[in-house]
Amino acid sequence: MKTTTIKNRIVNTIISAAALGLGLAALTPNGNLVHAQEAANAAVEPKVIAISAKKFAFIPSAITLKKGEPVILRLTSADRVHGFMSKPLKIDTDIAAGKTTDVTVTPSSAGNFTVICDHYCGTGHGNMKMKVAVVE
Ligand SMILES: [Cu+2]
Repeated sequence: MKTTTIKNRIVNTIISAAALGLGLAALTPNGNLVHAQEAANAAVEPKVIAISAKKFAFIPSAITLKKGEPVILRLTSADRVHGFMSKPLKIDTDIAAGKTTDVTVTPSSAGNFTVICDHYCGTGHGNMKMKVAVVE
């Protein structure tokens, strides 16, 4: 009688532990999966920098990027079509008014670069520039 009770207790303990173990096993991979997915999203999703163009400036007039790190430049124009061009940064697009133009840039070298408006937009056009600092 006494032996049976002890055996039952042991069996109950084992069952409880197994149930708990299964519960943890089911929870942990799921939890890890969620965290891994979040980490992957954070790693893959590039940062977005909003840049607005108008006669005769880009706002902001200077940005800082990190070498090798992709960013999305989200370009808009407040008035008319402008250009947005930098040979070393491999950017060459137009910014049409009334729509958003996304350009993904991954700077391959550190340094100071200039983006110019290469779409003639008026008398101040020649000074329409944005500075891009690329840091290591
Ligand atoms: Cu211009």
